[in-house]
Amino acid sequence: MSFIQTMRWYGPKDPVKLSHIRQAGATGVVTALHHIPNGEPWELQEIQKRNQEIQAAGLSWEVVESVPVHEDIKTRQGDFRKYIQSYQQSLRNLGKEGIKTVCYNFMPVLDWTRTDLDYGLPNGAKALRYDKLAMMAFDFFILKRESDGYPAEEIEKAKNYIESIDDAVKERLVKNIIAGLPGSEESYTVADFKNKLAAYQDVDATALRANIVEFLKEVVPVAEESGVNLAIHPDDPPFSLFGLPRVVSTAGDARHLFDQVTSPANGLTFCTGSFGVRADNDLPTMVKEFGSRIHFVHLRSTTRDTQGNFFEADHLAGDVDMYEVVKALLEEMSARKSHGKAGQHIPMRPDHGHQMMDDLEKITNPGYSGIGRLKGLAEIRGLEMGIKRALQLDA
Ligand code: DNO
Repeated sequence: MSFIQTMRWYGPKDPVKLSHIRQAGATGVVTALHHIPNGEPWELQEIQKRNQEIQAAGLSWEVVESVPVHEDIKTRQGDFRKYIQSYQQSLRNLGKEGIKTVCYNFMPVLDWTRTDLDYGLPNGAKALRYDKLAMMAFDFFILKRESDGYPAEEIEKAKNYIESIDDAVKERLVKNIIAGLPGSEESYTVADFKNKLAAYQDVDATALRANIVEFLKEVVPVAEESGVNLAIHPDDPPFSLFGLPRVVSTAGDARHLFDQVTSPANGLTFCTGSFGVRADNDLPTMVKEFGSRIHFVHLRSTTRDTQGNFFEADHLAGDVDMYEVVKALLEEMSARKSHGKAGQHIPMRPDHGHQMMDDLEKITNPGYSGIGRLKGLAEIRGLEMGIKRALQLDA
């Protein structure tokens, strides 16, 4: 296989065990030291302990997802210098332990965001969904933000929506949006969330872009020295939420980061589920453009509608042309091989999965139940083998 097949594991408390991941056919694990508070350095001993646990299960720790970037770094306020030093220290320690790929994101305040974690599919499985109207209703009527320019007729629709749901549904909506989906590392109440938004009053997209470039200039040289590749995760969803800037949403955004900091250690997590929400992101072309900068891959698809909503589709269905994406990635790996370059096997994980079968009765991490991801991995593995054989790709 050309990809290094991995699955995400949330650590010892994850109901999906390392043994399950191994049975699913993955050889690698993507994980993080979730117990270390955001902003503190990851000590070598802690990294080693976790690595040993993974190795004892017959797996290898391929990628860290994520070493979180503290909010102060994103806004360049408060203690940001201290947090950058911690970040550098974590990268050095990961490098010492031979963990070479670090995924992170630069989304202000909120990491990945959905409104509905139990969207019923016609076949009885459940998917994650983003509903624009529900977001707007939360923003305007629960958060009561001094909102920017929602059209009056949309506010009217959002009002009808909020009046149509009972308190329990409202509470769930709030929780889904701001209480932190797995891996987010941050969780807010409505009041906290408002305060966090206020920190961005003077940080618009231009400022955030400058801050990320500064951050990269500070951490990429350390990553390089430590033998680590950084792989930024795109914004999910790839557009502004609550007036917050998001600057890793398009091909142009990624290009800017790579132009500003040219080291190959400044790379990308190519997440088809995030970039794929925008019809103007041409994914196979992006793979070709960013080729050698792609250090990690998340494969997943979404189905969008004309209203700005989307749900998470089957891995091989939806709006993402998975055949063309996987083909482009295999061609990239094959080119690396023929040029004797590093990274001939890119770690890939099936991103998210539907909650299905027995998992419907279990408490699972939204998007990260075992069976749906097993299905995604199996489908992608089959697609990969078919493409390789048919095109006789030496990868
Ligand atoms: C969601 C994940 C994201 C991702 C971070 C990377 O399922 O893809 O939470 O881990 O954005 O830092």
